[in-house]
Amino acid sequence: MTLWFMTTNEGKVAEAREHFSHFGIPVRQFEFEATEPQTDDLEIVALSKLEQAIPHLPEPDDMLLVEDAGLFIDSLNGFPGVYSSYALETLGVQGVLTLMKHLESKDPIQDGNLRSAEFRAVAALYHNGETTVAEGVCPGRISHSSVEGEGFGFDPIFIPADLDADGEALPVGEMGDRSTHGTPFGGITMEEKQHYSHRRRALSSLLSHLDIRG
Ligand code: ITT
Repeated sequence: MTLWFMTTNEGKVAEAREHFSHFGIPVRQFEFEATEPQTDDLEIVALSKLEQAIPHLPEPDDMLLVEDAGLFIDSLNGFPGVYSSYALETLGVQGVLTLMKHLESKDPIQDGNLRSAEFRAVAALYHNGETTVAEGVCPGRISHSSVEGEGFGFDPIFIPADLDADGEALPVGEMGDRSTHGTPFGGITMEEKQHYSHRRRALSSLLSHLDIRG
């Protein structure tokens, strides 16, 4: 059984492939040009793209996955949110840092609160006529400068919140059992990112709904 992941983003495919490999599910990229509806709701976007692609599945009993994510920055009223791809193409990560330049404090907790943000992902999976939807969130903050290295998209400027012993995210400023110590996603490995990732959380939740352990 193949899981087709409909996305243009190879970074997303690599992360999904790594996650599903633990459950013996092979992931293949599904290239399909879907029209995105104009809405500020990630779930509506994901479900619309899924519906458009279902008739084009290679085998009727294959699984089809769509996963839509966005970066929501609190001080920018949730911008770029559903416009994340567009913001990345036009402003880039440096443009986002420039927009937030004035949001700075010498107090680390206050600084973290001023620059708080979260990644959200909605994953929708179609299999045998049924669609399952799940969500994943990764709270954190925007760094003051970008790092080069791993990852894609906004990874160079997003620092995830620390996690407690159960893997739950802690409020900004609280030390956790797991921490990147202020390093953005772009400065850690993909395997380490998975512990925090909105995408991994959405996919785990999807698998648990489907009765396959995530
Ligand atoms: P598809 O819609 O074709 O899947 P996309 O790159 O547009 O590809 P999304 O809509 O899910 O994917 O993502 C919106 C933007 O947010 C896009 O620019 C991504 O690079 C970025 N993004 C999503 N998840 C990310 C992550 O885990 N780390 C960094 N940036 C991410």
